[in-house]
Amino acid sequence: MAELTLPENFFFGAAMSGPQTEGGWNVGGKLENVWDTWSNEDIEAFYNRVGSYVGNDFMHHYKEDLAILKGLGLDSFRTSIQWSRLLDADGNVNPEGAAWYHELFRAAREEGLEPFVTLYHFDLPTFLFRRGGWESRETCEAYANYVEKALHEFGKEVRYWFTFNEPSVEPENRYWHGGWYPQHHSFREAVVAQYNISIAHALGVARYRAAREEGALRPDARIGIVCNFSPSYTKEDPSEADLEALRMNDGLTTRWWLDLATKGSLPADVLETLARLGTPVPARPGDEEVLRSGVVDWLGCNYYQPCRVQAPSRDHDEWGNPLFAEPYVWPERVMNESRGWEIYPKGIYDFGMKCRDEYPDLEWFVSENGIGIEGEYKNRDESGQIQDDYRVDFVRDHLSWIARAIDDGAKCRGYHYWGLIDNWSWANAFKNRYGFVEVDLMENYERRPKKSAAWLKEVTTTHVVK
Ligand code: BGP
Repeated sequence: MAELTLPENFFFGAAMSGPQTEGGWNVGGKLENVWDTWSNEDIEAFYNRVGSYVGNDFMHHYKEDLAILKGLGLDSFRTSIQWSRLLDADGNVNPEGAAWYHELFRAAREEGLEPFVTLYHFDLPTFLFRRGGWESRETCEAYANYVEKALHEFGKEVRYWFTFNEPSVEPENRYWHGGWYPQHHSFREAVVAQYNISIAHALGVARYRAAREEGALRPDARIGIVCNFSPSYTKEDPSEADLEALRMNDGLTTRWWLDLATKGSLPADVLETLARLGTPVPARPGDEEVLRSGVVDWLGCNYYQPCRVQAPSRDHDEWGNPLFAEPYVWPERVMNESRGWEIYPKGIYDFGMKCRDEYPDLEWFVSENGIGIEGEYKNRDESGQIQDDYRVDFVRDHLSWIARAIDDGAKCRGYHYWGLIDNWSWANAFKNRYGFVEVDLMENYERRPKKSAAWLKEVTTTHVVK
């Protein structure tokens, strides 16, 4: 691919989250969240028995890490506030928790880095989970209170706010496919959770607009949502049933959030299909009005892999859930075998074109993209540095397609690499390493640049992708 250039006013940054980096899971009055509880109840569920406790020890390394980001030519980073650290069980601000985030945002400003803040990254406080979690409307109200408290606490320090990270993933992984605590396998529960998270998002945006009216925020503040928009594809020669599977899959994972974020409504055809499958959303009178508040200023697109589906060969899965699609294995696919994810850089271009054509006013940025590799420590040279040329190839290919998308009219405003400094990844813990910078778990979480770091700096400082 030829050399391409990214715009000058294009954010180059790093993405991370509070629960995957901070550590200090039980210090300073922090409550347990679902990850802490799962770690305490069943440590065997985590790769190498590494639970949520320490993250990558960011609470002790944050100054060093911010300096690393700056040194690599980045201008911004996204992390999340942990609800369980900021608020107590009565929904009031925990001063010690607040103090840590004030200190983090202060240090970021001092380093000249723009903080992007996600308000929720899969980390429900456990006491709310026990009261019904995302199956309960009370959690939506509790979330709205949390958002209001966070905005009033940090509104003068933070410009870019995001209500949720990947709001489809928790319904899927916690309630439907059952990989995450408490490992349920209920499509009905997943639909209820996704709907309630949508309501919570809209309530959160309404609180944001109210805080803005009250003058509690920076005048240049913006609100968004970060979603995993994995573009959906089906067979090259699809049947009607394949196209139907594609419509429903795309509808539930992508159109659902794009419609909510740009129109303040949910796609009617998807709601109808859900009702027909016997899993209607738990809509209440007045909800349409609530959802109308869900329109945001821009959004983040997390892109790792495409989603390929075909018509299901049966009506129900092994747990009795209705099936509307099954995975389709594209014969030409290239895999990251470590993570089990397809590598398809053109997917981000296709997403950009979809937005350009169907949501023309929408501004967005790539809020996560990255490659996680198992056993990287085996790739050291004589000096001990990890040689990760595959990471350069991966990011270069994605940035190239982003540059092309921008040339073709996509309103893409930036790129944040996921896991720039190796961090803890949910049940996979430290199995797949994403970083341009290694974290040595055996050496007090020492940070060391991998070979790819020099390449990254070249790109972030020149904006030329080569
Ligand atoms: C995204 C999440 C991140 C991060 C990333 C990598 O879905 O927003 O939190 O974990 O995926 O995935 P994993 O950690 O599962 O390898």
